[in-house]
Amino acid sequence: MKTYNYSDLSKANIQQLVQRNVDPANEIRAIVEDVISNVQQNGDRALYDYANKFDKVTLDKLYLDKAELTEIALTVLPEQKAALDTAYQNIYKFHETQLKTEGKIETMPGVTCWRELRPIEKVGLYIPGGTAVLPSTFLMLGIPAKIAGCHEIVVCSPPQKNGKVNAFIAYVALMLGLEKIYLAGGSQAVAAMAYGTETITRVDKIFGPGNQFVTKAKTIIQSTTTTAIDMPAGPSEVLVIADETSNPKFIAADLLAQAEHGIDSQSILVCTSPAIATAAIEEVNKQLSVLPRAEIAQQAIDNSYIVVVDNLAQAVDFSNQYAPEHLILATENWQQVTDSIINAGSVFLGNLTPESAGDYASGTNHTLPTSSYAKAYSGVSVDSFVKKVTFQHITAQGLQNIGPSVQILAELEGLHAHANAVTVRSPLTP
Ligand code: HSO
Ligand code: ZN
Repeated sequence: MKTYNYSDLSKANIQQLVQRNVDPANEIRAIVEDVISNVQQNGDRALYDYANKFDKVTLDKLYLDKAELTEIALTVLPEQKAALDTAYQNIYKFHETQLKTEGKIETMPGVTCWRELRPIEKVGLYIPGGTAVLPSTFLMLGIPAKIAGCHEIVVCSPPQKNGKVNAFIAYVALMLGLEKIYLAGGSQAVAAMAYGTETITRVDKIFGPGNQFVTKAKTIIQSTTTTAIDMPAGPSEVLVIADETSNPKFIAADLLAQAEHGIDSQSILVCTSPAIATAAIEEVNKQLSVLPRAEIAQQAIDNSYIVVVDNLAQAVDFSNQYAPEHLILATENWQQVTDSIINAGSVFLGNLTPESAGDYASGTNHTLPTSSYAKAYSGVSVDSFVKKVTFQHITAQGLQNIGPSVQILAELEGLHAHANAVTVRSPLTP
């Protein structure tokens, strides 16, 4: 891992370091646009063709129903069910509290305003099925969608070569009380949920991570259709802040947990102690060599770096500029720094809080903003599945109180009809 000294870095150097692979995605755009228009024009037919072409399977129908999911889920072992149950309970408990109702506000006597939550009616969840099938992502999207009360939850996941999904995905579908999983992957699944096909319902918002094709399709449909997306999701990343109280073994394990996601993942260490940084590198090499996904993790580590800083304040400053998806404060002194964290998707405090706890089971959501989007975006939560509709009610006395201001403001904007909407009601005020 390349090591930099913070004090040697110019502003421009830092700018360059915190920049993620700006993807040469325009090559991908043309392919994805083609897929989207094929699905738009040919619906199910296009999905069957893409299953053949990309997933190498000939499907006789585009979904698995509850009976089939139940059959597939039979191979899930009792201890695996128990772990999924623990994750489900904790994620549910944490997200449930996010459904808050706000009070009514009387802005002037007789003028009352408030907001009410309404679920997004139809949501689409994309559950990837590439090099790692992630049932945990299904929980992270399905649970808040359920809590929000979304009426229709459409789930697409790529079929395996046997024309099914894996047993854990099927089991999670049953835990969530879903009736079906649609067998579509990649940008074609996103297109299907944005435009609808004979089989797949068009949805109002699409959620979920995916490869570059899925992400590209989400960004395209966001600007060309009325279907919204959760957030632009790039390769996963972690930034670990460490000092002399950190444990190099733990640091290395956390860096590698992120690195094994994909060759384009990034694992950054920002450390006040050169000795701990050196020990962490040694540990990375040691732990990496025995990982089943060593080849992937190695490439991600090659694409990662260490910054040695003078103090924790500098570390946080760098981290805020990087705006990591996951931030680990691997220090006993984490209380000193939490207030100064501004840009991060999800933060893990102290030496005993591995990021993987949040990936699976502690309760927080793992669908988080990457590629510095943490500067402006939050991770997925129940909020992502609801809209907040404002309501207001004005009494006769309220109209008398607010009416003149509205009339004057309408006239100064030259919008006489707006003023009139008050004027015609004025005889009814006290
Ligand atoms: N770290 C990933 C989520 C995940 N990890 C799923 C394991 N499974 C992105 O936040
Ligand atoms: Zn992870």
